[in-house]
Amino acid sequence: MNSFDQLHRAVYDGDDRTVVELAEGLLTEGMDPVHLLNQGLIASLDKVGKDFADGRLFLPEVMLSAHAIQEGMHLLEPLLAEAGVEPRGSVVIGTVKSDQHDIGKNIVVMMLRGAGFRVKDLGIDVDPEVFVAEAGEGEYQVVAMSALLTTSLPWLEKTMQALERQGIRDRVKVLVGGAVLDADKALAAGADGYAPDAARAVEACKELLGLPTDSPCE
Ligand code: B12
Repeated sequence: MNSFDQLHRAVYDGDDRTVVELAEGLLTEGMDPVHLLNQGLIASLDKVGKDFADGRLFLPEVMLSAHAIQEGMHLLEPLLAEAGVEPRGSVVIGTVKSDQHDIGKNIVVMMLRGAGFRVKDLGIDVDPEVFVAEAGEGEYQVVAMSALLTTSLPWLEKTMQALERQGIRDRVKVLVGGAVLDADKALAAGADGYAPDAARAVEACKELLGLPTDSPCE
């Protein structure tokens, strides 16, 4: 078994200690943290997700895998954040109400911070009124929302309606993402932007704020 196979196995087993040990070892050997994040940690969820969908894994097991991944991500966080970067813009982000998935959202947060954005993370299951209060007071330029469940999609729209009601919608850009969305659904829900992954979330934020982008959005 190569190191990634071992890492994927440890995530599958929810063995957080081994995940951290293996990740530390790979970083010490000089592995690029972004490669470790994408091919090591995120890719390990492929089998977890498939077996969950097929009924071979159950919720408590998936929770252990998710916890193991997040432990690995803590190691990468300081490495992905470039020190001394001037803030490029400000983003308030959260997973919408009724939805507790945050692995993807946390990766977006890490990447945005690494790219020099000021980011306030509201966490999971965020009520529209909390988005409104933060966006109204915190002078954020982008309100970013994550949604992973079909049933949590309506909360995207409800949050945008709440921003509208408070007169905030016109002065912020709304960026959305999450496995249950695509560009069409995002635009239909009334968002200004969508990105399918964390790297493109950074590019989308820059684009929404009129900053130079590193690569065109696909
Ligand atoms: C891990 C997981 C869980 C964990 C979550 C732990 C955590 N802390 O996040 C737990 C066990 C808690 C869980 C619970 C449930 N889950 Co779940 N879960 C998953 C699983 C296996 C992986 C999700 C994940 O983290 N993917 C990895 C990350 C990196 O990908 P991502 O989230 O898509 O994020 C990337 C992009 O989407 C994007 N992105 C994400 N957010 C944002 C935000 C912005 C602004 C932008 C621009 C981009 C962006 O960038 C990210 C990084 O590249 C998926 C299956 C799958 N393969 O997706 C099911 C899945 C999402 N869950 C599912 C279900 C049904 C549930 C439950 C309802 C199960 C139940 N019966 O209770 C509950 C719901 C709980 C709740 N109220 O939220 C379904 C959803 C189906 C649907 N269409 O609605 C899925 C698809 C599984 C399935 N096939 O059935 N789950």
